[in-house]
Amino acid sequence: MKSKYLVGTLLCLMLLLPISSVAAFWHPPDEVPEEPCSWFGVTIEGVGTTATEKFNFTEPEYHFCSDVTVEVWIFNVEDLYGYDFKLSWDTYYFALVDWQIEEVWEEQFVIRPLPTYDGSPWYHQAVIGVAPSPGVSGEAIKLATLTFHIENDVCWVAPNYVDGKFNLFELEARDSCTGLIPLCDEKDGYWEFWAMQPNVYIDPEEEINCVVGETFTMTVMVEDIVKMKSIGIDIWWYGHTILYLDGRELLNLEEYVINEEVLPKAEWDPASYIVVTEGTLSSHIEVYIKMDCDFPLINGTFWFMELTFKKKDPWYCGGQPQYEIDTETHEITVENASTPIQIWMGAFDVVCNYMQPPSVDWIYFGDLYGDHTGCCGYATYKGAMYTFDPVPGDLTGDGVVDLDDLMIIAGMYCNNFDLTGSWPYNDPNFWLYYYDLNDSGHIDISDVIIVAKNFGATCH
Ligand SMILES: [Ca+2]
Ligand SMILES: [Ca+2]
Ligand SMILES: [Ca+2]
Repeated sequence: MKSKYLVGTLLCLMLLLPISSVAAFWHPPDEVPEEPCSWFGVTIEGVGTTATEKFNFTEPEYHFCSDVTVEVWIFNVEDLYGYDFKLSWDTYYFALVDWQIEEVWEEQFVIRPLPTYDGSPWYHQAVIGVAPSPGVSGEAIKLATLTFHIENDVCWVAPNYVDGKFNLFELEARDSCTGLIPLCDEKDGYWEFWAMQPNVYIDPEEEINCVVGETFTMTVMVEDIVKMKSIGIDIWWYGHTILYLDGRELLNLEEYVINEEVLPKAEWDPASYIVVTEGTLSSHIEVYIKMDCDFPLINGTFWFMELTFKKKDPWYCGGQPQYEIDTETHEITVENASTPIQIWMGAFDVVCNYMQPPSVDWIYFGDLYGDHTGCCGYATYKGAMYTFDPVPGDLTGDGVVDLDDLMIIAGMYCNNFDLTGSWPYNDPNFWLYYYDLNDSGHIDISDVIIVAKNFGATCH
């Protein structure tokens, strides 16, 4: 019973398949919807559409200035000897740049378009056969191939798509006896134009190192932005508890560079070019860049800002992180310290003329705004992470365990310190606490062994 039922279901599904493929795009000349008489139709990029199955222009494949091919066809026609059609479109998004009148008859005469076609907001084509060419019959006859440039992109703000159609109107077809060929349908070319969601990220995602004092550079990237007029971003780094306890930090911002090729200073109001505020601990950079004029707006993918950080010692005064010794495996591990380099908040403004009324709109991103998955007007983003991962036994922070480190710990051999009481400790040796690597309360041969056992070790 069960298997019979299954076979029946499969048969039903197989029967449904051709039906659903008719509902989807159709591809002349091989695939043409059946109609009881003659009809005109439009294809976009080679496919026919319906009001429910629209052609999707999607960024970045279709973008400012890319080409779109639109064809006009007549279907299921007998003894065609002349035709006339007009086609209109959304001139905000598409500009007609070229057209080709197809040869339907060996001898034909073009009435429209005139050679002095002036780029009016619709295209008008009227062509007749000329003797000795006979009337033409066929299932699918191409009449014109039109090339459009995409004139405008769609911004990623709600709504994040626009739609429209290449609209056929004032259609006429005549046979060789001048009789009107009845038309039972016209299929316009329906389209939707989808915006791409911009993305902001810091590259590389991760920096791990074990040397204090060196610098490294991270790049703030902007990906897939359309019609950008300004950008603001606020980046923070923190995250190690020691930072909060003692005002110590892992990173200091040494330098920032703005991409002036993409954001040319000369075309910006110098006064509003860059505003940078740095916290006293250098744990924060805020940059806001704004164009005073409306154009040029910025499209595409580019690096926005380079940040050069200096790695600092997160442990006070050359102090040492916590060590752990596994008594079974005899492995010595050392605490590391890390901080996110966090995109706290940011926004682009983009100029979206299709908005009613035309307006500048904000696209937000950053941790401050929480989860906006799938929401419009919100860019995806990703920050980075920095980890200081010291080499066990490296007391100088230079990434190598060598004689210097051994001399330091050996020099403290047999020193004791008193951590009782409260800050400031009376014992002038209290700072030795940081070199009590195994937390035993005094510096003895065990601590020296920790360094000696790692002698020669370097950054992984
Ligand atoms: Ca129409
Ligand atoms: Ca060292
Ligand atoms: Ca010790």
